[in-house]
Amino acid sequence: MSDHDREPVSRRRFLTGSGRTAMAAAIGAPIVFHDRLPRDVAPIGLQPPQDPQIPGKPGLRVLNDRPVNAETPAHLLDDDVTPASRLFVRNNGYPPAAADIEPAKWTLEIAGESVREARKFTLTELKERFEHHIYQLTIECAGNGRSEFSPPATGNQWTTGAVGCPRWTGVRLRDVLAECGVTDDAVYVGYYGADTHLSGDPTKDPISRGVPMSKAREDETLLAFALNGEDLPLHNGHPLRLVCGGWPASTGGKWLQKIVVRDRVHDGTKMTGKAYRVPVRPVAPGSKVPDSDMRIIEAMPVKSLVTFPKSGVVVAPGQPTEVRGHAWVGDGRITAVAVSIDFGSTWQAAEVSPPPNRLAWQRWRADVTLPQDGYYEVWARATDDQGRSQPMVVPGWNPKGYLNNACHRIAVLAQS
Ligand SMILES: Nc1nc2c(c(=O)[nH]1)N[C@H]1C(S)=C(S)[C@@H](COP(=O)(O)O)O[C@H]1N2
Ligand SMILES: [Mo]
Repeated sequence: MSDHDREPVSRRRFLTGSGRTAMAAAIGAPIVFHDRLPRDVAPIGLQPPQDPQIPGKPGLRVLNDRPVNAETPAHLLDDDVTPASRLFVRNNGYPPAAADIEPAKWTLEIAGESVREARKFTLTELKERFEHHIYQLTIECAGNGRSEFSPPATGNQWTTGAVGCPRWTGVRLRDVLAECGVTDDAVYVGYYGADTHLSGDPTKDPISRGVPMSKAREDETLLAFALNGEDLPLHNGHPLRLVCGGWPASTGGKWLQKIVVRDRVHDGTKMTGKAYRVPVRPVAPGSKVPDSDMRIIEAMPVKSLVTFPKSGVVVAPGQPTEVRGHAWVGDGRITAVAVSIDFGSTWQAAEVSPPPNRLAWQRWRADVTLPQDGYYEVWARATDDQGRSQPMVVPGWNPKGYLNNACHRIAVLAQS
């Protein structure tokens, strides 16, 4: 094979015949000496090359494309209700192909040791037989913020963007379980989805996690079929997923096909070992922790984001500048948010809105005045109803890099 053959096909085609006209259009100017451009050389263009993009999710930062994992830059999370186009994607395996998903034929099986009557519902039956509920629910990957741990933890190097809070429509898991009957020895539910293990082995699950019965039976725990009133995006679990607001988003099975009601803690893929677990007591960074000293992550910790302005903004000194964002905590409520413009020496209280419903993030805003020209950072710190606040520095190191809820910071330049 010659080097020439190794050139990407699209690029080769681009440079011949009408391709050159297309390239000139992409560059925004005629390529004066186009006829002298060697066949193997593509113009570098006037703009830096585009980062890879996921269809339907422009602006998300792609961490990995096989499987697709992408996070949302903080300034794109400014909406009160996260649009589908701005909801992060965390795939452990390969999602089912769009062409293979037929909502009209989709079924959900309820089974497991602790179900009285195992049965299957079509998606249509679920929608017709059970009451619909709409909640705005925060989902955050337990590994959000992993990139800041030292020594580093393996896995997707999420910064701050593996979180979102869209409005979900679905039926309550509790209602569906009640219809089948659950025995007294039920401890946990576990999910199975239609995605494929990275090895391609159909006998392996990419992920199969779950929650204790108490969480499974909450009002807000939904079998969701819509996001912001529309079908779920393919990457976020179309046509059906589980959503357990405020808990690690990994508890919400996408492309949901089966729920098992277990008489023990669910032991599916990524429930055991070190996956989605943290040490029961603090450990020195980099230490080896035996599996027996690890506990399952349940509610996510108190956290906040500055979603406006965008980091790097230039503002006028000596006058109020609005800053705002969201704050959330797994099972509780945010009672205060404070902001600092002097690296945490002094703090100013922000206004905090009530959540639209339980387990939804809360809007906060403040006006800050930067005293004179120069570089500043805006730091935000939330406190919850149990008096817990975010740490200023990265909290407890753990082997897999979970639960980093350190304060978010943005850079601001004041210039008159
Ligand atoms: N079937 C299935 N469900 C899944 C996953 C997956 O890979 N397959 N990833 C989980 C993880 S780790 C997270 S953080 C959330 C991400 O949800 P999102 O991609 O809709 O943002 O889905 C969870 N549910
Ligand atoms: Mo996750």
